[in-house]
Amino acid sequence: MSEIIKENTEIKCSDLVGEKSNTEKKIIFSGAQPSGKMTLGNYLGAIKNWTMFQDDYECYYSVVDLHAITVPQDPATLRRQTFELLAQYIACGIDPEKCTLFIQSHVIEHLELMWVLNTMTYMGELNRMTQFKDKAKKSELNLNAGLFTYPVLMAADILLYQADLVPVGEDQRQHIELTRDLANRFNNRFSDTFKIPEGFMPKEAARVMSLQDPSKKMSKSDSDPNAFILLADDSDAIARKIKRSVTDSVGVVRYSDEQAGIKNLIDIYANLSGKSVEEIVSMYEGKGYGVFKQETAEIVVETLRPIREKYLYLLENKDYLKEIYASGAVKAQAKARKTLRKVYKKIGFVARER
Ligand code: AQP
Repeated sequence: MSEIIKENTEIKCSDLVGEKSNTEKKIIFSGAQPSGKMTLGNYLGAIKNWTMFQDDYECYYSVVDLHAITVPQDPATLRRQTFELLAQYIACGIDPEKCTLFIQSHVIEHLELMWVLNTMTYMGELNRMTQFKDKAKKSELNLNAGLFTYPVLMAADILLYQADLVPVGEDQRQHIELTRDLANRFNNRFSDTFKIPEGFMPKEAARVMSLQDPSKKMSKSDSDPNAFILLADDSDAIARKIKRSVTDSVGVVRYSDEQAGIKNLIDIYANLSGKSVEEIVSMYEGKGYGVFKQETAEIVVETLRPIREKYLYLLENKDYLKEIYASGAVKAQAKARKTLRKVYKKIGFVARER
């Protein structure tokens, strides 16, 4: 399956677009959950890549609040985090003039298509999803059906927009594969309806790991705040978290699975500096972890500083954010309804009288 995933960050948008000038623009869909503040993992694995498509693609980027409630959320916090995430998208460089930015629950078609796809998804397929297994472990007392069918909602998100490409982190690979399977299943059972999307994953930092336990990914909902770096963290917090990050007793900066903490920091450094892993390893030959950590922190701080400043400014401008998501929902809904009308017709639903 791996050949379907375009994993090369070197790839140029113009290569992907192909004959754009003579045909319609290709389509991108992606989203993130307002389940916390955005982490460096979300940024490097996903959002940073979203910006590179916005000139050449028709981009739909959503704050996926329907996904967020698959684990319990405090209502006031969820509302606040939805605004914060939207502000962070824009602060990260996503241009609302070029992209359609919207809140998932404002486009009801996501749930309608999800239901149809639910009826075509096998329990065995969902049982195999590692994200479900991981999250189920964390919330054994509240194993709800939404957590189980989360990947079907994600498939609906993508297929509604007839997306060609879905820029996501490595952790979403399995969900993209399921989306392709469902699209093919529907197309084969009825007739060609959905475009078959491809995942787009960056080579470095496709999976940024926890700073406290480098065997698991960095997650915004981690109960230990030292495990993640937030885009909203100030310089001191970033430096402190990187300084405290878990490493090993080897004491040599090397890119090796046996030194997972250092490997993770090298990946972050490489992604943000544009330097290769080999260059970084040779730069720190004979130097200890202290200096490596300090310089990694400096790069992270300098990258995140302008994002944080813009984010704080946008948060003060709620009316502006409201305008963005209101017009985004209108555009997204027009596109989504078109696909859903086709789907309803093909499965045999009687068309609505208007
Ligand atoms: N650690 C990560 N490394 C690389 N990419 C990551 N992504 C998330 N974590 C990493 C990518 O970020 C995008 C948005 O993710 P999401 O908010 O939809 O949900 P998630 O993958 O479940 O992210 P979190 O931070 O782990 O959220 P919680 O803690 O709520 O579950 C996706 O493209 C994802 O691949």
